Amino acid sequence: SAAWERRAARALIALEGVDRAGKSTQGRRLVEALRAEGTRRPHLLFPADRTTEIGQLISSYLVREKNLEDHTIHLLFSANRWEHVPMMKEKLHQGVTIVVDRYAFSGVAFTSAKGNFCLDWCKQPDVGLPKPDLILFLQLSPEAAAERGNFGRERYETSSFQEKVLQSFYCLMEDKTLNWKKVDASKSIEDLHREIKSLAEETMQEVQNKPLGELWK
Ligand code: DGP
Ligand code: NA
Ligand code: NA
Repeated sequence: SAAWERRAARALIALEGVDRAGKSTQGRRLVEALRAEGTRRPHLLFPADRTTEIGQLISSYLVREKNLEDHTIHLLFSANRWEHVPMMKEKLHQGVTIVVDRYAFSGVAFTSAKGNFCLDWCKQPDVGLPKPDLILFLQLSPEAAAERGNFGRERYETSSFQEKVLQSFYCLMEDKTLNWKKVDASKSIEDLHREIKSLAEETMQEVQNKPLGELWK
């Protein structure tokens, strides 16, 4: 039917934000809601997938079992995203909407927050990844994030570091060739979900038949 066809439009939607902003919860809720409303096979992806060999290295770094040099871990995070690209392209070309829980922007924001890294170097390994049609930035102050559960157990989870990550995200958001939308992550899960869902649906309508772009190219 026509309604089905309309809903078959694919989009690549990235969720970004500081740690504990609620990206994973909102990603799950969004995909469930799209599926319930008849969107064909919406797919949730964690590009920082800890199950692959590269992902296991990253995981042991995050839990402080392993120390890795800063450039090295940056490239591993990027490699972990590239591992998913053939599957992502296949799905997007089939008209499947993909929601990614973090993307290249986290890669750049976390590394550049360490200082001594130029933004350009940080972006380079991710140049050419499938370009998101929408980047939802879940805004939450590092103080509010720190009050949410479990904060402080992994590497990077300090308020001072997260404050720097936030500043790096703000630099990236100045790029107007990308479709950034800031949403207030201090709202209730339900209210935030409704806002995210309507932004996602708007984007899915807009991108119908638009060719897939390449990030930062
Ligand atoms: P998550 O499971 O999404 O909370 O991510 C775990 C941690 O890894 C979190 O502190 C953010 C960080 N992280 C995610 N993606 C990247 C990346 O591409 N590069 C770096 N350096 N850190 C990342
Ligand atoms: Na985390
Ligand atoms: Na998460």
